[in-house]
Amino acid sequence: MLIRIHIHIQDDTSPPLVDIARPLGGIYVLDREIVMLPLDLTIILGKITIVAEAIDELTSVDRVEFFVDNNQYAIDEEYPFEWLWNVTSIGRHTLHTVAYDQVGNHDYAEKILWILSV
Ligand SMILES: [Ca+2]
Repeated sequence: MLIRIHIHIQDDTSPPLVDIARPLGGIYVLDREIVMLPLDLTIILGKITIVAEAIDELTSVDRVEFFVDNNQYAIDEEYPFEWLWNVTSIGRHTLHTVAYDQVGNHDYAEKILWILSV
């Protein structure tokens, strides 16, 4: 008797996709969008909820990490991937998010934010 066992292991070599879904271009005051701006210009007064959209086709998204000016502030391991930033700063900052899939592939998205929060 011949028994054939076929094991197929899908190697996930493709990175997830991540994008910053919030904030978009606009003026946000205390986590509310007051004005949408047609340009990719984002001005934030007070706290803001950052939302990252992340998907992975083969495995799944393990986590999304949130950085401001290359300092890590938060990690979210569950959808929706978001972080409430209680920001106190004035000036131009770079927000970036990194999404990882289950095997460590990753993708990166970044956005310039103008912060007016004291
Ligand atoms: Ca993947």
